[in-house]
Amino acid sequence: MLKFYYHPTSVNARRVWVALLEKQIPFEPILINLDGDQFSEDFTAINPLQRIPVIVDNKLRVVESLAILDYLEAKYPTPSLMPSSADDIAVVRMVEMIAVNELQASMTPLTRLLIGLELDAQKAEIARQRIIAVMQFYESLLDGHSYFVKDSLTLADIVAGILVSALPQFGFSLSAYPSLKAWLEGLEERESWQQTTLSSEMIAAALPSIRKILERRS
Ligand SMILES: N[C@@H](CCC(=O)N[C@@H](CS)C(=O)NCC(=O)O)C(=O)O
Repeated sequence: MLKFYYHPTSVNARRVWVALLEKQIPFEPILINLDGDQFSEDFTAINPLQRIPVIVDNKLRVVESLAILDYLEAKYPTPSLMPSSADDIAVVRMVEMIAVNELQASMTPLTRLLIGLELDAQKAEIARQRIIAVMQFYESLLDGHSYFVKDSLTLADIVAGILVSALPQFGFSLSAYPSLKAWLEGLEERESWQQTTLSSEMIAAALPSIRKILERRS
């Protein structure tokens, strides 16, 4: 059975987790506590980069969440989370890459402020402006639709939705973005979303290890 190395607080792992559930792929979840399990000899042998998520499927090991999503789509095509027309593929990949390269990249420094670490005021302001630019762009792409592409769930919704759902915790309100707000509410109704949503107690319990990771990276 496919092995899924994850932790419920990891947004990178959650996108894979939601895809596994949406595709109803049987999997064995293997919890990697991010307060040190990632550096163990056993896990380093599986991922020398010491990060989650990782999947191992029929002896194939895949690291990097977006690569894993592409593998799952190719290997388990039904139900499909990737459209087939050139235009739609472009939208899905664009939304995914903006989520990771712009949104997540700007949320990471702001996480420092949430957990009481220092962040240069100018860097914080640049990050906030980038996040607002992404929210505006997503709002225009959604334009009142339930999903980014043709009213059916794709990897774009999963990758962007997991990050956008965390924005209120960073002080961003969705009230000025009616399409984004309605889209997120629709995602939150899905079983895969509800099964992978963190309770505030779990977030609080994870704060010390998140703090250690951010301190190490700065
Ligand atoms: N680009 C990678 C990022 C993976 C990543 O940074 N994972 C974090 C958890 S969200 C991790 O394992 N951190 C452990 C550490 O930095 O020690 C992906 O998308 O899979």
